[in-house]
Amino acid sequence: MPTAPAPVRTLDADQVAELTDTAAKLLAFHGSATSPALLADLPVMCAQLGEPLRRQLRPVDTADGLFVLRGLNVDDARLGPTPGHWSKAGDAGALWDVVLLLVSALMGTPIAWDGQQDGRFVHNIVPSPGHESEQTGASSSILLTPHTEDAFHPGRAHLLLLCCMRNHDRIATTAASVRLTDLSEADVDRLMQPVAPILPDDAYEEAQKFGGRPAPVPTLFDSPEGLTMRYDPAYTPLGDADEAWREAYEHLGEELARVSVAVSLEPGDVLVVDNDIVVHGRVPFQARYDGTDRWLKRASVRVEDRPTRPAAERDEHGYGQAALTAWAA
Ligand SMILES: O=C(O)CCC(=O)C(=O)O
Ligand SMILES: [Fe+2]
Repeated sequence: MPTAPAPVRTLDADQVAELTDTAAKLLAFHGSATSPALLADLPVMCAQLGEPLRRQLRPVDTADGLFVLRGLNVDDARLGPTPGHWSKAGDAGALWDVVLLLVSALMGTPIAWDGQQDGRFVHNIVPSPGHESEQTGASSSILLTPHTEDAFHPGRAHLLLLCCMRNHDRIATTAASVRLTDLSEADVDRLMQPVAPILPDDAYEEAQKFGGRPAPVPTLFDSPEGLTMRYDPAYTPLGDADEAWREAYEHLGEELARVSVAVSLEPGDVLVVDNDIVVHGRVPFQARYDGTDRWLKRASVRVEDRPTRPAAERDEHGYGQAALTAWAA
């Protein structure tokens, strides 16, 4: 896998202090990172942040479709043990939940899912016993196949943020941009046709509620700025697709593997990926299960009015930007 470095945006000491002090104030005032009143305060607090910081925290704006925000300092000794399961996280690392919420709210509207991690806006991604070989964030021993986050859902995030708390074994997140792939016109045309559906992933408690099979969706979409993608092979049944379409889908997978970069996040790093351009995954690793495991915090952000998706999807889910949004999966 090529190791072209991901673009980095570095916060200076003043910007770090501004962001973390604001997060600490919010947390002290509201008492918990999951407080609805804290969520409601985010836009007001964001409006008070200085222009240099706001500029650093603008959404992704390059063809790589990602960047790493660097400069935040996570004190490993003060962090406490890595939770053994997302449901045991409680207020662990709560300051970083609020930092991530502020960053998210500067870029767009943070979203949450009723059926995922108890509706929390910031998820804890930790390896968990019994989930080693699932295609979810809680796995470890298998390759987490490159995917669009929440690919099955038309209301999925435009941006995905992964903030690293701990990663002693330097386990890499993978990321591949559709804009860097080289596909034949015929393959692109095929993949723009809605041929196969994408099923809800196993991270949704009530995935079975969907009942019946969702409608087929296009894998690629030609937006004004270039190709965008909705791709999750682990949850895409190819049974109904013809041979030529399956081959095109395979070519896309090969091309994504060719252009994929491996980003080994360090504590305090925030990986920001454009979920319409980049698929992400993770290399396999051996979980420790001793309180020192790899630990990421994850936030999902909507940036409305982007022409990066087929009109059908945008119309179907014309959510407003004013309010923080919690959706049923
Ligand atoms: O663990 C990682 O690096 C990424 C996991 C993932 O796909 C996610 O959190 O959405
Ligand atoms: Fe993911």
